[in-house]
Amino acid sequence: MMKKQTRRQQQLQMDKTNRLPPGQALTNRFPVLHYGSIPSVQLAKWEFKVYGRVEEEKSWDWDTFNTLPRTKVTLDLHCVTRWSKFDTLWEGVSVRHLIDRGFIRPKPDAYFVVQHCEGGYTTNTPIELLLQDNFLLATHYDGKPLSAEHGFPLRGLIGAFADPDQEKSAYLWKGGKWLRALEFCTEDQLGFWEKAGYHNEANPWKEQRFA
Ligand SMILES: Nc1nc2c(c(=O)[nH]1)N[C@H]1C(S)=C(S)[C@@H](COP(=O)(O)O)O[C@H]1N2
Ligand SMILES: [Mo]
Repeated sequence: MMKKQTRRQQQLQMDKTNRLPPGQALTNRFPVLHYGSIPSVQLAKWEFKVYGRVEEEKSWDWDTFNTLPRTKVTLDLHCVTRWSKFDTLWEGVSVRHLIDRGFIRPKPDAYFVVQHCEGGYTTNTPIELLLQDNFLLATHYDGKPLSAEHGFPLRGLIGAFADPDQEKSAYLWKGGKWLRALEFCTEDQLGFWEKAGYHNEANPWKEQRFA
């Protein structure tokens, strides 16, 4: 039987295979981080809106949201507070799939997207980041519905693939927990942490923590 690796050994392994961004440490826990309190969301009243620079605004209730095409993805998470968690399994809806299948039709001048959350948290990204396979509108983590503290019932989630060259990545704050809307915009609008001095691009491989 193989001896279980210590956290330190696991971290060295991730470093050797170029999966540990600079200044990060491996954790096997799943820390909870957010500003403010955890909202208790009632699914019967929940709705998800898509608005701004789109051909047609959308408002989906929970049942409708669950009829959208679904996908699974395994990602490494990198938090600006210096923890990284590897090989996490997520399930939910890909924004690119929604656009490819006409559920969302961005106007040609939709260059940016703001994620709007319960309680007013926002975060912004270029539209390209949301179209990548490492961004998900996630409903499930590790085969189970999201817990309240990790964003039930829906969160934006950005992670990194095991191959760091595969897609551009971002620190975890670029995914809004308790997500309620996507706003497509022509101009970039800084979100909650971005206004507070966090880096607008937030690429963990470039250690873009603060502006
Ligand atoms: N709605 C909301 N989403 C949020 C935040 C928040 O304060 N409110 N914090 C962000 C930050 S700073 C981080 S690091 C991640 C943490 O996600 P986790 O608690 O699932 O680890 O959520 C992000 N999404
Ligand atoms: Mo964070």
